[in-house]
Amino acid sequence: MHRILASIIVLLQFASAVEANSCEIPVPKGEVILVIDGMINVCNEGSGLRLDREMIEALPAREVRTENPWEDGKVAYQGVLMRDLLTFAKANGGTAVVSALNDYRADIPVDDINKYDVILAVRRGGEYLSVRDKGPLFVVFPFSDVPGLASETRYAQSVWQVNRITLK
Ligand SMILES: Nc1nc2c(c(=O)[nH]1)N[C@H]1C(S)=C(S)[C@@H](COP(=O)(O)O)O[C@H]1N2
Ligand SMILES: [Mo]
Repeated sequence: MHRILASIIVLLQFASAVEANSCEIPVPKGEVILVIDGMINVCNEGSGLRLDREMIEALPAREVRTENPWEDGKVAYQGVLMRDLLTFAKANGGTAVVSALNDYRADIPVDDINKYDVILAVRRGGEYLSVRDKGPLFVVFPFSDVPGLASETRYAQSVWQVNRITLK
């Protein structure tokens, strides 16, 4: 009986060691502002990838200067390419479900994320986006760079106050 118990304990320890080893991304030091989960192949805490602002901004910086229905004239947004985030998360799946603090969510086809230079903006005009100003994270399509990109579908995919991306 004791031997069976001992084997079970060894097995459980092995299983948790394997689980810990598969999480190669460091845990965030700052406040978690984004969770990427679903069909991804990296983790740092639990099954999802939890990211603070510093970890997001460690990816290559990218700026989109664009008009949109919510601002007058062109505005410069700074952040990271959505496809770089998905690559970082070793994402699979065809759809990114982007959710917001207010429980709004929109599906963005991964093909579109690869096709267009759509960013997850962290800053607007160099300043961090506050929750009041569509922050902490805002999906920004390059409307002014790509003729015909502006449409009701894209506006609905322009999720602000983003806090989760789930790959399906
Ligand atoms: N966080 C969040 N993002 C959002 C929404 C929302 O309600 N919450 N509405 C979406 C939709 S359906 C559209 S058309 C655009 C424009 O929303 P507005 O009509 O409130 O300006 O923002 C999109 N992004
Ligand atoms: Mo909409």
